[in-house]
Amino acid sequence: MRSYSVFDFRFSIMLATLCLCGSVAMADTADQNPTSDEAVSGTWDGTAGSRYTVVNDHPDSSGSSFLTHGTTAGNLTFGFSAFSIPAGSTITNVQVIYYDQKTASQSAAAAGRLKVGGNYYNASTHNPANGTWTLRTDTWTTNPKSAVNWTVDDVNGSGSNNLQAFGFFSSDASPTVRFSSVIVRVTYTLPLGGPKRVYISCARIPLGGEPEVLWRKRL
Ligand SMILES: [Ca+2]
Repeated sequence: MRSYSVFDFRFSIMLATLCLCGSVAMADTADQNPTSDEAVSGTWDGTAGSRYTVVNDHPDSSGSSFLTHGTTAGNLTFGFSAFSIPAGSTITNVQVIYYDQKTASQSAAAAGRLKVGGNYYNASTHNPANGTWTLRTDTWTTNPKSAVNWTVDDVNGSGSNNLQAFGFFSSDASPTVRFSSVIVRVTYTLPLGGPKRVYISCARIPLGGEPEVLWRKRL
């Protein structure tokens, strides 16, 4: 008769943990880079119509290529490839994520910007750091046009409250403000009973303790 060791017992628990992880609905994200120039105002360097090519390399945390904006303040928005968030998902938020800095000590004011259903919406401005590339995240937890939660149709680009463009806004671009990269991100949760993300996990299970996930990868 075979005797079972503590290792056998712990290994079986690990397999059970793996199965549980594979069936849990978890928040997920989808990102898009800019793929075209959508609208512009104020002064910007770069080439009109292809400024998106300077900031489509997120995360450009060292400013290997950047746009300089000012001293006339304005905005710059970009088109992107449509999202395809699965039907029935719950949308947590839409974010504009970018790196910026200013070029002198005086205050400036910059923010992310969305185009939704034909209208433009700016996030609250911040005073960029002087000479230091800084990651910025501006979040819209509700659709600024409909004033209610984002829907899958909204973020996938259909209907009258559709997400159409994203980019930068400034109300004070003196001293000039630099932007090195930008993405638009949708955070969402897949519907219960719908498609599942499948994960493989490695967990450590202390005797008498709770499993601790050491490593996880989405398949
Ligand atoms: Ca860049």
